Formats: sequence, structure tokens, C-alpha cells
Amino acid sequence: MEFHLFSAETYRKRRENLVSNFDRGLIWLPGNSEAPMNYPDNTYHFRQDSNFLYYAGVDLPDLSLLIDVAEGKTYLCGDNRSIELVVWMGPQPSLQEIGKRVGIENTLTSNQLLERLKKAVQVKEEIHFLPPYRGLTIIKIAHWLDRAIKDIKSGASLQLIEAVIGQRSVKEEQELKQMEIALSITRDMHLEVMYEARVGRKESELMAGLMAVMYRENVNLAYPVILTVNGQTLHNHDHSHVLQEGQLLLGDFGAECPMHYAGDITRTVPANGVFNERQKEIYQIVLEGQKTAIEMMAPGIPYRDVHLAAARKMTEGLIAMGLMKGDVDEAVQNGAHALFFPHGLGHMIGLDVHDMEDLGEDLLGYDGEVKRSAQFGLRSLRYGKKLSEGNVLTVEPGLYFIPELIDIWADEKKNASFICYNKLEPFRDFGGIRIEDNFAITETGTQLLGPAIPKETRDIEFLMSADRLTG
Ligand SMILES: [Mn+2]
Repeated sequence: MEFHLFSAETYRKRRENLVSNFDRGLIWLPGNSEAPMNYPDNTYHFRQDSNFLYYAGVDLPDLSLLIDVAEGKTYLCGDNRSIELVVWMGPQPSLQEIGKRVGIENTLTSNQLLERLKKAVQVKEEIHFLPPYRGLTIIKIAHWLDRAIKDIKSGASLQLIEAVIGQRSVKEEQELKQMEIALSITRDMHLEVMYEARVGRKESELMAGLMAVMYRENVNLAYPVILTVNGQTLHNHDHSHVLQEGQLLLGDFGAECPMHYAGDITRTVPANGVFNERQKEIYQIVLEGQKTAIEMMAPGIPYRDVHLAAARKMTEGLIAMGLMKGDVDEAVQNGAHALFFPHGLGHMIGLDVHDMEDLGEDLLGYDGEVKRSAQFGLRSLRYGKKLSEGNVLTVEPGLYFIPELIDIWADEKKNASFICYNKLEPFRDFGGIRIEDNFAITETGTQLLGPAIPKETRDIEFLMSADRLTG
């Protein structure tokens, strides 16, 4: 089997950097195990834990990383495969050999690890672990540390969480290159949908096309595909509709590269290949919102302020169209725009599509300076902190017409001084538009990651037209 790894030096440096935050205790990072789907041997596609990948690199189940801070030693823990497993799953290098490739000299068997942890519990040595998100990991930690299951998540080490966030938030140059690989495959998947989309096609046929492009590269999805004519439902994973005249098709999907860095791109295209006037108007407003955000992003700028700038830009557009009214700043302060833009502008991305969300959204995305808002819309912003060089984020504004939400707000006369409810009736079947790209923060601004994917209306229309083939 093939391993995709950075140099042993990379992992050694990352671990050294991590350990420098501690003066005692154990750091324990359990990797993931196979997860059964409907019986033990029939498992979901295996996905390694991203923190484990970051510090140990090894993409195999049932391993963990143990660092004894005082002793200054790192252990790769797990069991060598029995001959029976080799018969079923194929040959594999020994734990010692694997360890060498990621700069780890020492190994422990599962039993030895268990003994070491038991001893630590007995002598009340600190054991630092991250908040687990899988049931099996929670049970394992509870069992091995002899603690109650309900105390495991809250027992995670804040010191370790903060150290990991500090490190993983700033991407290395070689990580950006991996993200470019993910995004280049993701681009091809999106182009495939644009080429094949037309009235009469099923969403599921287009889904098959994008999956074929991805599987040819021998990689997997970074998250479940959104490909729907009902883009107003934000996380819609249904693919049963047939594309109809006048509809929009919203596609939010991306691949992981072989080293598991994610791409996360959204494009919205007309089902028949040509935007109608109304679609073009709304599309242009979203695109302007995205461009405003990109223009503003730079080290030192809070991402919350970027979100609000995009919201103001889109509100301006909606006022010009006659769907909103009043003062732009006041409308946004009151959260009136969130009727149409109810989610956050974007999130960190890296080894996870919502990078490090397992460590806690507020610890990752907010701090003493920028606190999470309680207001509908703004409260869904996953990342609000000041940007720094090396951060990688998505920028994904959108405008949606959600009939159920419009009805509730209209009944309550919510933000009635900013929203022209009487003008919204014809938009009830509009759907939604989102445009999303991924950016690295540079010393002075941003750098688009991956190849540019068409997003101007004329470029999308050209790609979807037969002229592309002839001209
Ligand atoms: Mn996203």
C-alpha cells in the first residue's frame, strides 16, 4: 500500500513545536479506528483523524501517538498486523518501519500503552488529549483513563487545544501545495457539472459525473456533496430532482487530496445554461459581496468585519433592486440582511473542510477581542478572529429565498422597516445562490488557492454553451 507523507523532519518539527508548550505530562493523540456501518466487518470509508495526521502522518486505523514530555520521548502505539489480517487486508510495513518514516523511533503495543496510561492515572500525571468526536474514541478514552463517559469531552486539555489551534491555523507552504492539488481536482469536478447540466437532466446524473472525475484521481470527498435545484436549503443532500427551465443549480462540493487536505468550492449555474435577468441581478450582488470580502482580507483584519462588509455590499444591492430599503448600515446592524444571507461568510479550511472544528468552534474562531454574536445570521459565522498570514479560509457569501423563513418574518413584521415584504412574492421559487472560493492570507492580502474556476456569468454561460465545443 502507498503512503502519502511529508518528510520525517516535517512531523518531527511539528511535534517539537507542540511539546515546547508543555513542561510535563503526557500528550496523547488517538488516531481513528474503522467505523462499522451495519455490522463490524462492513465499515464506512476510513478517514484518519486530522490531528493525528498532522503530527504523525500515518493513514492507518488503530494507532495513537503518545508523547512523554518530561522524558522527551515520542511513541507510535499500536499492534503489528497478525498474519490473519495480512491474508485479508494485504501486507503492511511493521509499526517500527512506519514510525521511522515519520521520525518516531519508539513504539508501544496497545497493551503497553494501556499500562503506561494506567500508571499515569495512578500517579496523577497530567494526560493531555483533545475533545473526541467519535463514540468509539470517547469510550476508549473513558475506559483507558478510568473516567466517566460524560466527563471525557469536558476533560479535554485546553492547553493542548490552544497549542494545536496555534500551529494548524498557520499553513506551511507544503500544505498550501496540497490544497492546490485538492482544488485542482475540485475544479475538474465543477467543470464536469457545468458541461453536463441541462434541463431534463437529473441531479443524480450530474452527481455521478462529478464522482467519476474524482474517483479517477483515486481520492475521496472532503464532505457530502450539495448539488441541488433547491439551493435555498443550505445543507441539502437530496439528488432526486430533474433540472427544470428557470431553475438554478447550486453545487457545493470538493475533494480531498491524497494527503487529505480539503477543497471547498461552490458554484451556482442556470439549469438551461443562460441566466435570466432576475437570476443575473441576484448573482451579481452575491459576486460583488464576494469580491468586496476578498479585497478587504489581510493580516490584522477581523474576519467578522469582512463578513459584515460583504453583508453591507449585498444589502446595498438588494436595496437597489427594491427588495430592501432604508439605511444600509442600520439594516445590517439590525441583522435584516440575514433573511437572505443567514449563514457565515466562511470558515478555516485545511485537513478538515471546517478546519479544527472538532477542537471547538468558539476556541478556534473567537477570542478575547472578537466575541461570537447572538444575532440570527451573524451567530452562524464560524470564524470571526483577526486574520494572520498563513491562515486559509473559504469566502462564500450567498443569497437565498427561503419561503418558510420569509413567512415567519413577515408575520412578525420583523425588520419591516428594511425589508420590502410585498416585493418578495415572485421570488418564492427563486432558490439560492452561493459562490465560494478558498484563500490563503499573505503578508499583504490574499492568494486564491487552486486554479480559477469560472464565476462571472458570461464565463459560466460560455462553458455551458455548445459554442465551447465548436469555438
Ligand atoms: Mn464552505
